[in-house]
Amino acid sequence: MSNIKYDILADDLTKQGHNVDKIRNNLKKQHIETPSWGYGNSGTRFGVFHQEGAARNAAERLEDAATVHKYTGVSPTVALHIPWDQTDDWDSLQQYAADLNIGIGAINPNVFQDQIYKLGSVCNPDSSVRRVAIDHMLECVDIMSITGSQDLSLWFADGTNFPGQGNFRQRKHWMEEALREVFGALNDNQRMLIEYKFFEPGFYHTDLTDWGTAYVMAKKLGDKAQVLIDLGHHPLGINIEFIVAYLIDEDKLGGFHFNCKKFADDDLTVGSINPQELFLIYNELVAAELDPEVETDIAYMIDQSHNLKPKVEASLQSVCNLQTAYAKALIVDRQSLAEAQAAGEIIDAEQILQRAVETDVRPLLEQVRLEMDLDPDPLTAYRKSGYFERISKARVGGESQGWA
Ligand code: PSV
Ligand code: MN
Repeated sequence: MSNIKYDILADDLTKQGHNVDKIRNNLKKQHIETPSWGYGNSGTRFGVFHQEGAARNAAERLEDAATVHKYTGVSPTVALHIPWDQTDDWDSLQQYAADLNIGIGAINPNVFQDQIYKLGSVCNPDSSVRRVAIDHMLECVDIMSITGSQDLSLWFADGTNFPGQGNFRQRKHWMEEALREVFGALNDNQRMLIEYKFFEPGFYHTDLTDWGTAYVMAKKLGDKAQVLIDLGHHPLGINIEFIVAYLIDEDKLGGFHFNCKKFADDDLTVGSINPQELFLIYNELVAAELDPEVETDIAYMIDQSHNLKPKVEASLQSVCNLQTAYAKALIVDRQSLAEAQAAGEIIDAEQILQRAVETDVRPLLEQVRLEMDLDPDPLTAYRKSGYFERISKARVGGESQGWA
């Protein structure tokens, strides 16, 4: 099928000095992991809203993740959350994933939900609670060895809500002790991703509050520990793309949790409110990708739990937004940008980025999908497929395994 809009764009990009075949290849190799918890019922702290067709167990969550991959071609793995996705037969679950043409990605321990964690997990003043939390993470490392997962993705709700509630330095030591023990259990193919969060549920302080605190832990532990950036976990006004560049340069950027922040830890669709910020983040990622001096191994994961949008559609939309941001970053004229930066030509430098941002990359993405034997419009193709109608009929009643 001839794609005239693509031909015009490809011509224009070639004239700018781009290798369009390479750009299309990069887009085909993009890998966005979706979260199992994005397919089940979830809520805000004010309540849980149940959705038709929401996945009730790990197998159904895999089916939804596989559906997102089927229509996008770039989301071949799914992150699991334990115990939400716990099973007594990991081999079968893994086989089921393989049958669905996807793999199991990052393993996320849950050390925040049980009643014992009311005052925290690894920084809990009660040593027996700290032990339970560490044992749970060690169990997750065992699960990784069965599933072949590379990433142990850690987030701690640990923090305090009132002045005087905790001893900051003591808690820092407990955090380090716990991470060190778990780190020691990782094999050579496994790594630890350390996520930080500015606040919530600790509103006075959070033990891993920003990239710096996560970085210090990762640095102390060693190469197999890296930092995970969740876009929703920063104070307002922070320059996330700068953090991205900085951590890449220190070889400490291990992964992303994509979502979109308006005020705090929102589960908004990535790129829905601030596509410019997402582009600027991808601009740093692509700059590093193209730099022969830089080596990265970054896990690109979505962390969104949609309560209002239909879940599979929201995942498709999110993956497509990430494809758009990547495509725009790939078409930045880097040579001219470097020249403008060196010459102190601020307006020109900004204009070069804007030119990429304002380019309609849809024909490029459509072409890439056609070449991958996919429908050029994943969302519409999914809607026409009848999948939602099928799961809505099939997933009625029964126990829900998960947080809601
Ligand atoms: C916490 O806000 C977080 O971002 C962590 O990554 C959790 O694992 C995830 O959300 C799901 O609750
Ligand atoms: Mn997260």
